[in-house]
Amino acid sequence: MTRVVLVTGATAGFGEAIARRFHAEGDRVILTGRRQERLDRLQGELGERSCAVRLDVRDQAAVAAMVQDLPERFAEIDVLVNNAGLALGLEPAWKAELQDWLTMVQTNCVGAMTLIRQVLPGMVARGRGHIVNMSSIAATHAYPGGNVYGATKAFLTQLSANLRADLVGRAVRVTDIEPGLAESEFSLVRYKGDPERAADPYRGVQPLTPADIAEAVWWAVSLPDHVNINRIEVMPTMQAPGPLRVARSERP
Ligand code: NDP
Ligand code: 8X3
Repeated sequence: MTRVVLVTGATAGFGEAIARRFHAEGDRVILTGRRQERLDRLQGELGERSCAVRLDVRDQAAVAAMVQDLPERFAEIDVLVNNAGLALGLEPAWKAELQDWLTMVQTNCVGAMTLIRQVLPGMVARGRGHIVNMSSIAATHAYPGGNVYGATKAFLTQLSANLRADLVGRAVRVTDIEPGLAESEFSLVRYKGDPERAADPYRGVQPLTPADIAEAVWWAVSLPDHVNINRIEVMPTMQAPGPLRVARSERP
């Protein structure tokens, strides 16, 4: 059975790979993001089974209008991939920009919430659907500078679990994906366009790729309807949780 799959943040990285993965399997994909030229290019490449809508997930009215105005062939959304998101900065909390924190909360939390609130009623009414939330290992593994970014991802992880509690017994599934280090434009965004600093996290490491994450999403969604994958935590083999840090004094 082919599905309608709405992917937020389909203009780069994971979202683009996820859209391509589902499209390659014959599904219809709704591509969203803020960069129009990227949307046009991807939609031009994928063709008929795709539709592109320029969307900033922070704009609640625009999210509602998009869901309302989808062309008929795309109107019944089977899979919502809440992927759009970002980290801004890696400063300790006392030096971080408040505006960066607000942007992360508005995008990663409010954006995903808004999409869910608009799309979920249709899924419940139709008795089918799957929500995939793109969290992060930062939801559970604290690291210096992760402060509000990690907190936004913990919000998504807990929201996913609580949605499952509301949806128990209904044929609407919810999956939380928690990737580790993966190469995309993520780092360039976090370091505000500084290519040197953006390359740093990937130096000497084989990171995950957007295709790896797309495969995990595809797998969770393609399982039979009675199977709900609650959470997937995925890291490259070159990454693992570290020991707890201890700050020692100079005492002999
Ligand atoms: P990219 O920067 O490559 O892609 C981010 C996508 O989000 C882009 O398509 C961007 O599109 C979109 N986006 C950002 N802000 C908005 C907004 N306000 N409205 C709509 N779309 C928006 O990063 P990744 O692909 O790596 O990240 C995807 C998700 O995965 C994020 O939620 C990130 O937190 C998470 N993640 C990433 C990891 C990594 O190591 N890369 C690891 C764990 C989780 P546009 O700019 O066109 O709007
Ligand atoms: C992105 C992965 O480790 O930079 O969510 O927070 S990490």
